[in-house]
Amino acid sequence: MSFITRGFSGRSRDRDPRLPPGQTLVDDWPVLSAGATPRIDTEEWSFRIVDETGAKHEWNWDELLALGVEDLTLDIHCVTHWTKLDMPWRGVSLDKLFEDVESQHDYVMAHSYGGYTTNLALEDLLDGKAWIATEADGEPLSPEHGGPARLLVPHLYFWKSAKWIRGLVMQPRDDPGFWEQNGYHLHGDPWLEERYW
Ligand SMILES: Nc1nc2c(c(=O)[nH]1)N[C@H]1C(S)=C(S)[C@@H](COP(=O)(O)O)O[C@H]1N2
Ligand SMILES: [Mo]
Repeated sequence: MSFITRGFSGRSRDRDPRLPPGQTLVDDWPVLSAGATPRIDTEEWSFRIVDETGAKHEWNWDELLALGVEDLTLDIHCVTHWTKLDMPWRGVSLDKLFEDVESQHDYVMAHSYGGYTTNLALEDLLDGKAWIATEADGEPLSPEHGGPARLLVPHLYFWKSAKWIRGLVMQPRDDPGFWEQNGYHLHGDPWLEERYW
């Protein structure tokens, strides 16, 4: 009997296939911030990409939104084991922001207002995989969740989605950011459980 039912019984049958290994579903949206919450008005907010020549490609709030926003429904996965499914988001694709950026470098360091950093490979940011998010759950992003704008890279653990995003600096190597220097994985794929290293 156990031979027949094995694999069809117990927890595995109820487990949502969108839940990566080691993750648990939550309905609320926890706040996880390493320091104080910066308050940045959209009037003074800007986002920049800095290439290896030091040239800055910069957008203010209106210029960002003028690139075109997308509405998305996606899942977010925190390394502290919670996953939130089917979240509505709105944001500008990084493909739009990188359209006029010429660089030989394959990595970026994301920098936030307040000093947080996280490292990313360019290939994890392009081809419809990442956004500068301005809204979630149908509302402008609250300061606690990174408003007015945060990086959104849903296919990696959520620490890569830098809140209060300030800009991206092109990098020749995959140097570690804030949590990565403190033991978090350089890449952070939740399906491979790339949590720590
Ligand atoms: N600037 C900044 N971005 C950050 C963090 C942070 O401390 N500062 N925490 C990261 C971590 S560890 C997680 S899990 C998510 C949490 O986002 P939330 O508070 O909106 O849930 O933001 C990420 N981005
Ligand atoms: Mo996190």
